[in-house]
Amino acid sequence: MPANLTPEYRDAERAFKEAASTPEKIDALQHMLAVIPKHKGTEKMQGELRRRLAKLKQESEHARKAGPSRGAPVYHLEREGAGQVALAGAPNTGKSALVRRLTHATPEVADYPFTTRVPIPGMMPFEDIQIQLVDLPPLDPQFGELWVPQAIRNADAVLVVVDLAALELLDEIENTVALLEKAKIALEPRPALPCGYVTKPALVVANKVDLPGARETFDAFAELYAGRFPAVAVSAETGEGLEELKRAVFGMLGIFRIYTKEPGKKPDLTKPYVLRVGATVADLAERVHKEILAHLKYARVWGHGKFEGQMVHRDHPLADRDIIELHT
Ligand SMILES: Nc1nc2c(ncn2[C@@H]2O[C@H](COP(=O)(O)OP(=O)(O)OP(=O)(O)O)[C@@H](O)[C@H]2O)c(=O)[nH]1
Ligand SMILES: [Mg+2]
Repeated sequence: MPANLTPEYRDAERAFKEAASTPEKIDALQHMLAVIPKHKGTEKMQGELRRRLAKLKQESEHARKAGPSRGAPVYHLEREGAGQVALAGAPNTGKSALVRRLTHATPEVADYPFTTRVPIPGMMPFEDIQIQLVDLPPLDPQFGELWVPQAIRNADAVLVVVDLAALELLDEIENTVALLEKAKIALEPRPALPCGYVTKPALVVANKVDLPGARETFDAFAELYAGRFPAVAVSAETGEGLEELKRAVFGMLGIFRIYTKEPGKKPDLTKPYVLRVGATVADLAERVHKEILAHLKYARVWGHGKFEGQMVHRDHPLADRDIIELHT
């Protein structure tokens, strides 16, 4: 149903966009609510305006209580598992739905924007390891929470979540990239940037592929962004593409798993050591115990492309799923 917004409403909206302070924004929103035509076609918009108003009032109340010296909230996210991956993206793209589906966390999912207000971590099992996903409030040029880029900065990798059914899909992704770059976060692969930038491995997660026409949109999108960002098409609703997503997340963290064994015994395949790609036998020995590193003579390796029990030195590079016997 068309909203049939009046010029009076448009003026109020403009005043809101130009408002520089929270009290001005609250005044402008109240005016927008007062003059918005009240009919079925604007019900959703009215709901959204009320939500924004409530949020601004709450923020101004917090700021009043905290006094002038206190700034935006700072959330400390305890790192857990083999890596921390932040979900970034425009409102309503399905970040929370993905975290709900992939972990045991239960962030709220709703069909209106700005549902998520605080970071919600959850552990995603991938084969025999756990990777921490962090659901975050949306990135938005106007209403984004100021602390969100910092939370993304602290993560090991970023999932840029986009909604394949969104009319302005390309604007959404470019807005997200621009907001991150404003916070000096560059997404890989990216040519060298001036100093002060951090670079994060990134993957575009094109969500809602279950919706009509979404697959075609994804194909066109993937072609357009080839070489700029890797992308996977998924559905938090049906589970499509999630196995591929998990594997890609593992890949982007640049980590691998090593199992250890004692001479004459079977390897312990239940709990791998997680190391960074490029790690050597010496790095593993140090992880197991500093004493072992100090007395390390050689190791034996069982794994891909090696003959069983091959003897190797401390600088031998390891690979995912190698089994290692350390000899001191
Ligand atoms: N059809 C379909 N709908 C989805 C999918 N994922 C999420 N949704 C719907 O999209 C809406 C938004 O989902 P959320 O997970 O709350 O989105 P969000 O990105 O966390 O939103 P904010 O917290 O506001 O940034 C909800 O109505 C979900 O049910 C999907 O894969 N397919
Ligand atoms: Mg959310």
